[in-house]
Amino acid sequence: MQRTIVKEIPEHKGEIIKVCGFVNIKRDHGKLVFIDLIDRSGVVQIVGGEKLSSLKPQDVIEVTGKVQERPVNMVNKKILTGSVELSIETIEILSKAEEIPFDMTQEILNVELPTLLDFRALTLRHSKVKSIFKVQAAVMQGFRNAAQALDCVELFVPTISASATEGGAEVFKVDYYGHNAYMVQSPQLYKQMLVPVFERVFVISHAYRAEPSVTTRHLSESVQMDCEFGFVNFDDLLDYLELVGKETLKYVGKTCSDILSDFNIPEIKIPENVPRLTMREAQRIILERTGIDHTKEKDLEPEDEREICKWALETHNSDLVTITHYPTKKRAFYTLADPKDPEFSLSYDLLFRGIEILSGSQRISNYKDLVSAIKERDLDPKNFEMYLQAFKYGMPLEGGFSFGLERITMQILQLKNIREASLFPRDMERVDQRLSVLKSNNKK
Ligand code: AMO
Repeated sequence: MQRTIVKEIPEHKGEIIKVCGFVNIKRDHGKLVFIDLIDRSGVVQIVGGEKLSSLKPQDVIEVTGKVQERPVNMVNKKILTGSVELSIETIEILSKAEEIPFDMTQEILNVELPTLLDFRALTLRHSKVKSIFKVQAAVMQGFRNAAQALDCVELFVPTISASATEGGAEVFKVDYYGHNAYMVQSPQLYKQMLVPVFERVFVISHAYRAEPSVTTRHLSESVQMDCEFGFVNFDDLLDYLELVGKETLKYVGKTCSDILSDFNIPEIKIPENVPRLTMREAQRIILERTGIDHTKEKDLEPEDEREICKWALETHNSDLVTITHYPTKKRAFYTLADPKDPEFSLSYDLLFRGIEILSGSQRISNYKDLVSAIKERDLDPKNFEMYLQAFKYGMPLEGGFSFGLERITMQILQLKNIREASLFPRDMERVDQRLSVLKSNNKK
């Protein structure tokens, strides 16, 4: 007999079918035992006698049974198969699960973050946890659709590099056959090198940052979704980043509405025109609203980002706000200074519901200026030789941006910690296992 997937069961009323999946909840009423079986498409109630009573959560089973209609007062409107149940004929245990160390049967998985991550291969199975990554897949798809609609070609770039992409100390060094190499801090240099080749590109890539502290919004390994365009000016770039941001969020709203309502997420407010402020304008608004004077600060603090997002929601009914003109010295070496006021740069961040989800800039496209900018940061142009070739041999005005996949996912679902939005998060304290555990294992 062929396997029927759970969501199709209601089409087989009265028939004997075969299903395969995982035991979720068991309700044992003595002679009558119910289990909820989960497969990739949904959940269904199976009813039987003692054949079911030895089952435990996460056992993998194959069941044949008859699809019968549930009495009207027993219909479960919350699930797709709620009008039917499967009355068991035969059962085979395909894989027996060991005792689960915590209760996975509740609607919300009630474990602390370290446990959630220590048992990641297991906790990911919980339907609410799994849903986070369905939303993440939709973010990726929405981004991809929008980038393709802008005529960008999708490319895959290396994650081991000869130079530290973004500068600074937050770089993982790799022993590369006895030479120094680095894990890329972003796909930046490669996407820029590809502009003269394809003109418009997009890249979805892992990025590595040796973040020196533990925060709720930084990972040591994250996924960046980048675009880069040739023959563009600053205004074009702002239009493009907002377009891609809006389209990505709209796609998620459209395709994941069931999950968003399950998480009690308010509708995402996406305005036609995203409000735009320079960093200094944002700081002045914050001063007016809160009396807190950050107008001399060189960057927006996390609380500033939250406050300016509140402003955007209240005054523009928008969950998005674009901030431009960050101080040139605070941005990476490839960022173009504003010719009208070189202290500030042609750079931008996109904030969403209180935090930065994107940043980018108009780039220095002139070869000589770029070499000078590298030297000004005390970096060695020799380490950027291949990157610099792209500029030496003809480069149009260009620029681009990068979205953080986990950050967007976290903000859409209003998760408290970015680690919840990463399948296998890496940070200062963990690479799969806690580093403290790995250390004591190594000593043994
Ligand atoms: P930036 O460093 O701002 O810019 O990174 C771009 C976006 O990636 C996300 N992000 C992170 N997410 C989780 N953990 C981290 N440690 C982390 N670091 C960054 C954020 C951020 O907005 N090359 C430039 C982009 C460009 O100019 O095109 C860059 O990497 O959402």
